[in-house]
Amino acid sequence: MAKSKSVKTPTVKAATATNSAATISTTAPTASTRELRIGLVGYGFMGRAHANAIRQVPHFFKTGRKPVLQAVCGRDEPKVREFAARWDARSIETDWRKLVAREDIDAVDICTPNDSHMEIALACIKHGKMILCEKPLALNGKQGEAMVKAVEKAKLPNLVWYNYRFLPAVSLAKNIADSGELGKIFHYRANFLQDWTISTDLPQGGTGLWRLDAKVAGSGVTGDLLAHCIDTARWINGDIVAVSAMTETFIKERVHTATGKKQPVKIDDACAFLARFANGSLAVFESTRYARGHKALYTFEINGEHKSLAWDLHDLNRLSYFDHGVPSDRRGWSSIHCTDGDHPYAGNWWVPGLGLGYEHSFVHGLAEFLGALDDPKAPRRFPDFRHALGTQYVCDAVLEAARTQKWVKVRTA
Ligand code: SOE
Repeated sequence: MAKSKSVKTPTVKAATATNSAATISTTAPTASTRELRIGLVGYGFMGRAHANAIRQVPHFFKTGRKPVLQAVCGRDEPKVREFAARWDARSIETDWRKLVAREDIDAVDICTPNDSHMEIALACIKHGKMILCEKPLALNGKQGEAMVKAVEKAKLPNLVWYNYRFLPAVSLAKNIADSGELGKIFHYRANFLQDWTISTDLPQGGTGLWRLDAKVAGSGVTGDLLAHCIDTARWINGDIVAVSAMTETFIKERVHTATGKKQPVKIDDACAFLARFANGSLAVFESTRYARGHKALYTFEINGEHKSLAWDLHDLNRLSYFDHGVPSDRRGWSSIHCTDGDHPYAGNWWVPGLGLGYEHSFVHGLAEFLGALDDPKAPRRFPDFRHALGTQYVCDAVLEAARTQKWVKVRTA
């Protein structure tokens, strides 16, 4: 049996004295708590998830810098004002160029559609701002490379919001895999299934629906959904070295909101790919927006020589665990409810047994980022631009493999 290394815990500290039965922290900012003044660009679904994280972090995590929503930025002034009032943003901007140039902004949180990530990030870097960027990093690896080069040259702290790895059960899976107790890894499989684009009446373009417009999104399910699966997979199981793939666009034309006319749809509606990891394990990944009945079914499973782990977003606080080491007549899958004080992040919240949700993953991601500002040498648990570039390279390779119908080697970030 493989020798177990000790299980790592998240790098951020609980705001409470004990990790096992949390009481709500009273870490009101003291005079010595420096603010991290964040400017949020974009105020849609992701803007809300991030604004919520910015507000919640100091209540539950002890970090040296207290994030505050210094400004929110969007083109539609009444909507931005409404968002600012709801989320207590201190000010508004309607031009992101003004926001990134402001002296009272320390970090910019980019929550805009994918085609603007690079331009905004490069402007932030020019103005010396830290960056928190929504996933995927960019439209493609080429853009991602420019972002990595610039941010690393400027030595600015940066994060990409691949949020699912910060859920307690997913984080526990990482800790268990890192301990070596799974033994040699043979298989990894992941799905991300949705059904929201089956109607032919849906246009491409506009709020939320920009995800159907390849010019804005870069790709379809590959960059939007499989990118999440790839981030988690690379985090838990290491680098992906080669892929072979197929994609399909089921609805070939949709009205474009910009022109009012039917235009070809260029995104991948569905994608399935095979992969080889550097550690020798084999993987199957599948994603679609045409799996009737599934809204956001993200699942993964990893099979090792001694143990297996499985996780399902619809039951997000549980990690399924199979241990071949127990006597054969007691062997079976067990379901770990990751809500106890010694489960990652759980001790920062409520008493054991009370679950967390989707929104907490963003709080934890931000807490990790702030923890790294306090102690830049501590091991990182969040994806930075370079990690996200690695994920982008896998996405690019998947799309190329689907196009060429050949196995494609994945570049190393
Ligand atoms: C698409 O429907 C979407 O909102 C993605 O853009 C998110 O990244 C994913 O977490 C949920 O689904």
